[in-house]
This record gives sequence, structure tokens and C-alpha cells, in this order.
Amino acid sequence: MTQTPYHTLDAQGIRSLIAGLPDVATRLGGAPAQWQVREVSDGNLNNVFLVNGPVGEVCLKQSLPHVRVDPSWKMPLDRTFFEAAWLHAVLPLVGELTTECLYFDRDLYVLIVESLSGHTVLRTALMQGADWPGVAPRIGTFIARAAFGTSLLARPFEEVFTTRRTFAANLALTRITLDLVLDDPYRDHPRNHWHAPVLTPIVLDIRSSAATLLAVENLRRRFLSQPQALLHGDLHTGSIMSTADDTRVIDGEFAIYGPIGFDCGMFVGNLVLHYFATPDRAARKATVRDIAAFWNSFHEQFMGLWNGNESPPPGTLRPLAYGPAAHVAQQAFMDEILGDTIGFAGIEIIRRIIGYAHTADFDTIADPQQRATCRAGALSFAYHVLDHLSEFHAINDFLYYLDEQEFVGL
Ligand code: SR1
Ligand code: MG
Repeated sequence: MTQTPYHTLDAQGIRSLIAGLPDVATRLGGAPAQWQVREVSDGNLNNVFLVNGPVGEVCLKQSLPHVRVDPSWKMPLDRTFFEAAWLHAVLPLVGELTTECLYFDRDLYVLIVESLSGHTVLRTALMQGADWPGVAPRIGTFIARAAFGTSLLARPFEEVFTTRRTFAANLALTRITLDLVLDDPYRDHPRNHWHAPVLTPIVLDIRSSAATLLAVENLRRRFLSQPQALLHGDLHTGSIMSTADDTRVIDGEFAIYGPIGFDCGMFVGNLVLHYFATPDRAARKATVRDIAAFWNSFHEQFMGLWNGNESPPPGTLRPLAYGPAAHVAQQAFMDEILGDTIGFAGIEIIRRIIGYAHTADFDTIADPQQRATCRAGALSFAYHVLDHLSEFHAINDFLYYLDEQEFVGL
């Protein structure tokens, strides 16, 4: 069989590729000449296209040999392979909370998934003022199901270790997370930047606080050495597409085994960024409500899966403790996830304000001074959380402290 060497696809190349894929072509309907190809690349890394035919639409993503937003930053192509593998691993666990992988091409590093053109990127929807109370609990459900189902609580270690081996090879994107999320912001690095001089004293405080640096160092070690479950690995509000009633987690290219609280913390951290970017008290209250609903949903569903798992596959670890001791063991595990969630939320907020990859949340604030004050509020919040991490024992400790910020930047 002859192999197609890698090349980046243009509209005509995309039509030719799909013309040779009967299942995908049938979804589009009509003939290749009728298919409209529209580039919608938005993230930092890949080319993304929507391909539309008389009957339907699909989404095509192709890895580039570099970071999309910086062609001088070379990058291996394998990220769409890991995204396809992540979809195969989690789709049976989470059902309609993600998309189906329709095709993966190992030569072109092309991934084709169902199109979600009726959905909006959650970050964009939040910036436009959407108040969708169902979204956060759905993400809690998503993480609970994906994490539990890929962990040692649900599968024999032989299966978990085999899956871990696949994702342990996701080296390039794990390196990005290690450097951009967990390292660069805490030292001088040319990739760091921030928008206003008012942030500089907070940055210097963060970098000179022993308690904060110890907390980050501990979380960084946990990210690499606690393979509790298969993570999405980049679960910010740009990796979620939603309507009021239907929510999908996309873009699992950073998938890796790690601490479950990493995914929870990324999501919570991005909701906190939205909180500070919304100088409106009622909207801020809604975000506090969403974080509470997220955590409660995650906790309830994870525990429900754990306690309801009476017939796990043969070879799965069975609990040794029983009665009250079993409850203590579960509580300790959930407390560990909560500690990671709050810590990684703080880390995500900091890197989105002073690191390489910022988010658009604050762009909706027209007045530059108010924008800077809101950013400073978020950065100070994250600094306090990491500096006092051991004092946050319950989700409510975090929520009360967040709720106290309702006037920051108003
Ligand atoms: C160079 S990639 C920078 C960021 O974009 C991705 O979406 C991840 O969040 C990564 O950290
Ligand atoms: Mg992404």
C-alpha cells in the first residue's frame, strides 16, 4: 500500500481526502464540488476546518509541524493521534458529552469529528453573557465518568497500565503543560508577558513567596507522578462547546494520566477568570453558583460510580476497608482531589494572566484601567489561594473567599 506523505491540506486537498471516505462523504451528501470548506482555526496549535455539504457537516482538524500561532516553534505532529485515542477511550464512558471520532489519518495527522456548528465555544458564550446553569454540572459529570472509568477503581491494573503506556508517549504536549502552566510563570522567561504595570508587584510577590512556590512545586510533582486517571489535560472553557441544553468536551490532545484534580482545577480556574472578567455582581454570583454545582455534580457522580461498582471487571482492586473505615478511605481520596482542584485552579489563573497563552475573557472590558484592575483581582485571588492552600479544607472555603471578591473592579 502506498502511503500519503504528510502535507498540510487546503480546501481542495480536504475535498479529495473526504471523497475517498464513504462514511464521511455520506454525512455531507452531494458531490465533492458542492462541499464548502471553511477554515475556523481558533486555538494555538492546529488547523481546523468545517466541511459542509447538502446533507450535513463535519469538522476536520490537522496537526501542523509547528505551533499554529508561532511557526518558529516546531512541534511533532502526533497530537491528533492522542486526541483520537482520547476520544476512543472516553466516548464509551461519557456518551453524548463529547463527539464521535469519525476518522483518523495516521499519515496526514487528520482527525475528523462530528460538527458542532450549532454550539458555541463556552468561553465565547460566557463573554456574551450566557447564563446556562446546566453546563457546569455536565462538566462535573464528564470528569467523574471519564476519570472513574479510566482509573484503577474501575479497571484491572493490566488494562490501566496499557492505556497509560499509550498516553505516556504524549511527550510534546505534556512538555508544554509543564513549561507553560507549571513553570514559566514562576520565573523570568521571555514567553511570559502581562498587560499592565499594575500586575508587576503581584508577580514579584508570587515569585518571592516561599509558601506559594512550595505549593506550585508540590502540584507540579503531583501532575507528573499521580497517574490517577486519564485526563483531558487542557479542560479550559475554550475546550467546551455548548448550547443551554447540550455540552461537549472537545480538544483532548493534551490527554495524559494524571491527578483527577488537574482537570477539575483547569475548569474551575477558567470559571474564576470569567468571574473577574465580569464586572457585574449578579453574573459573579451565577459563576459562584456554577462552581458549586460543578463540584457537587462531580463529587456525587464519582462517589455514586464508586459505591455502585459492585461488579467491577475481574482483577480490579477491591476495597480492603469496610464500614466506617471504607468511608474514611473514600473521604481521604476525595479531599485529595479537592486540594488538587483548588491548587490547579490557582495555577491556571496565574498562567492565563502572566504566562504565554492568555485568554480572551478580559477583552470585553472596554476601559483599560478597569481591565487591569479585574486582571489584578484574579491574579491576587490566585496568589492568596496558593499561598494559603492548606487552609482550604472544603469547596465552600474556596467559594466564600471568591464570593468576597464581588466588588473587585466594579
Ligand atoms: C503553545 S500552546 C499554548 C496553550 O494552548 C493550548 O490550548 C494549551 O492551553 C496550551 O497551554
Ligand atoms: Mg485546545
